[in-house]
Amino acid sequence: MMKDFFSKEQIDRFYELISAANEVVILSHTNPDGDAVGSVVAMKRFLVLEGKKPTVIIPNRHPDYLSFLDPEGEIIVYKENKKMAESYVRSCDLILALDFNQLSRIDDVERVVRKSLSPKVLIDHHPSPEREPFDLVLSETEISSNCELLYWLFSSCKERAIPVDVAEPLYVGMMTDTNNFANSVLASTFRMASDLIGKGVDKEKLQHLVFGGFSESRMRLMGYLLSEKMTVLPEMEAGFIMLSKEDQEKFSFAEGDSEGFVNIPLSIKGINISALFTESEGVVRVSLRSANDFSVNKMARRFFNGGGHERASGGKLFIPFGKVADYFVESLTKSIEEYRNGKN
Ligand SMILES: [Mn+2]
Repeated sequence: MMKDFFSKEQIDRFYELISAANEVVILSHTNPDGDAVGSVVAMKRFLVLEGKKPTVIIPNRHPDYLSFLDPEGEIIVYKENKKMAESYVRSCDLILALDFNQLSRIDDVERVVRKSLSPKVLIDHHPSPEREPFDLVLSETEISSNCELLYWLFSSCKERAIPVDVAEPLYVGMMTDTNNFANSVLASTFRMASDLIGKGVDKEKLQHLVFGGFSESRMRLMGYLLSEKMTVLPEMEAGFIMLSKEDQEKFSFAEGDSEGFVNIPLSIKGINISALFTESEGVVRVSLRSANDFSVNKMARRFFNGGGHERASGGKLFIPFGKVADYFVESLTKSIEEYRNGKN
């Protein structure tokens, strides 16, 4: 059964742009997660079947547990290969931007993309997408993941069957963005999962590759943080974790190791808001989660220079790491007050 996320005109326009193109650059966001990598890999394999020459570019490297989605190592990491990435963006005749809503989410790649005169398409599920740089925007926020969006887009064309090597990365993106069917799962998501398994996706294999692919040091870091660096504020129904530079070094932290940490306080009885603060180069990275209708999107916009979804948001702070905990409690107090007054 088809799900009508887009109009026929939008879908026709997408296929028109694809048909007219040959060399296609596919982009996703900085610190790419399972949905980002799943999206770009699925799109790349789909375009190869369409007879196109696609190239995937991501701003920085994806976490190691997602490497199985790119077994030949064909993804170009901008940070590691700037010249090559830039020349692909300059010479391509179509740019597809997947799983992010603002060009600023691709860091320095933004500059070359803005200069390109080629048509640009945005396919995304985050609120308030930037529309101006794009010729076509396929945006739907009431959906589990960008991979689910791609699934319904690819399925909208009956002549194009989705083979298992496209189905697998789509399943991975949906599985990771929903935290294994825990968040943002709609009826359409189960339909997608059912269809994909019907196409031959081995869900146990993928589950083990994604959730069983962590390093020993990541597991030990998680244990340490939960025991020593997690604060629980029962009266505010909140919990937060502080990940300092020092602890990152102690546990040989690699990008992606903290994936999922922010959700852990929500497993505590009575906790509905959680945060993870990661000390980084000149900035503190902020992740926020909510398990009820308290909007962490509004909180991130107002206090943390960021935004995102109502129940999953992120941002940045430019204050000393030692002052973050107090700042969080203060801004949470204000946000809860507004929430109780019906403004959050
Ligand atoms: Mn996503």
